[in-house]
Amino acid sequence: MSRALITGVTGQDGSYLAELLLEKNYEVHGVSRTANLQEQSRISHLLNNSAINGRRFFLHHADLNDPATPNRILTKISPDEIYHLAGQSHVGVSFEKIEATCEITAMGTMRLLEAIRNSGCQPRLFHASSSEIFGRPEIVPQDEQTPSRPVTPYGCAKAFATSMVAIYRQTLGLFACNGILYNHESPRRGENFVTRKICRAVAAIKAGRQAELVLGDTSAQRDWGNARDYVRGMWLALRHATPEDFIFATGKLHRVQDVVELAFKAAGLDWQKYVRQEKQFVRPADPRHVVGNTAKAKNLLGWQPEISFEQTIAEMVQAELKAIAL
Ligand code: NDP
Ligand code: GDR
Repeated sequence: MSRALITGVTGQDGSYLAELLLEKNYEVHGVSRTANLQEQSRISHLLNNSAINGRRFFLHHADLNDPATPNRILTKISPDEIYHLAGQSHVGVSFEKIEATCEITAMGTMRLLEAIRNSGCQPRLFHASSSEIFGRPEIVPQDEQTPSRPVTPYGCAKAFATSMVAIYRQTLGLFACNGILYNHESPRRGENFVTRKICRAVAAIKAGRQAELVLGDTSAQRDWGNARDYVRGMWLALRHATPEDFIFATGKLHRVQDVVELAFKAAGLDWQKYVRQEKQFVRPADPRHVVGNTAKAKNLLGWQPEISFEQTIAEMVQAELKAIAL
């Protein structure tokens, strides 16, 4: 039985990845800062399953900003595979919390790499990099060779971490991969990301609990996929014989406005009656033309996205309608 360590296990991706690895018969260890049950809601079904929790699934409380944490967890768990997903993942928040974002996302990754290097064990490492590293790219669509040109503090912190992963791989011999992940969504998406915000508002408006939805720039475009497809990509990246970077994306751009129209339509509502824009939600800078070329992941890993943008938004709206009816 392989032993995996997931940092950020309470997040959207961490929770789906834990499920996938348990299905594949791994022993899964997750790291979380919080002991708050509310903040562990995405993995509560695993924690409440006595056949799994404490037998094949183990939750460890640790803050990756504490410099002693990486060494301690590596010594304690001695994992075969590490999926490093922990981070301050909201791009808008990164403009307000620049130092905190860099501390966990950039320095936290560097500390983990250094701990692996000094540990004496040789786990395979997957790092959750981001399309935000490309910012305003010269090449469309982007591939693994496209240079970083971040325009946000979050993107800059991820670009640092991504370069460090490549340096530890190329010059220090670690089996370390960057998955350059484009936006991916699900009913477990954080509530302050735009797709979830829209789908939650649609359900609340339908139930008569909310009057309007206030958004920032609805012309902004993203390459949106589904989280379950992307965690499968993470697992496949560590199955490959050599450590490589991979783009995980859909290759298609949609506007925030497209999410609005699909989500309101799915609930039988006319979006024009409820949606308005306000400057407070417009970012100081936002990437443009960020869309991924997944030829390498397709050729080397046999990976391609299976769940469409339309299916994902429909699933998210249905989940919100169900949750509000409970
Ligand atoms: P979430 O925000 O849902 O999860 C991030 C996790 O990081 C949380 O569970 C949080 O756990 C944990 N975390 C934050 N700070 C610390 C810390 N100091 N110590 C330990 N854990 C910490 O993000 P996603 O699941 O959506 O994304 C996973 C990763 O992939 C992130 O790094 C994100 O930046 C990256 N990414 C995501 C994309 C997406 O579209 N979803 C696209 C590209 C990259 P807790 O608060 O419980 O401690
Ligand atoms: P993003 O996702 O910044 O791409 O980062 P988010 O859903 O926050 O924004 C997508 C786009 O929608 C615009 N937008 C709004 N965004 C939010 N959150 N709230 C609003 O009200 C709103 N109105 C318009 C944004 O300006 C943006 O253009 C996500 C995260 O998961 C990162 O961790 C990850 O690295 C990148 O995707 C790839």
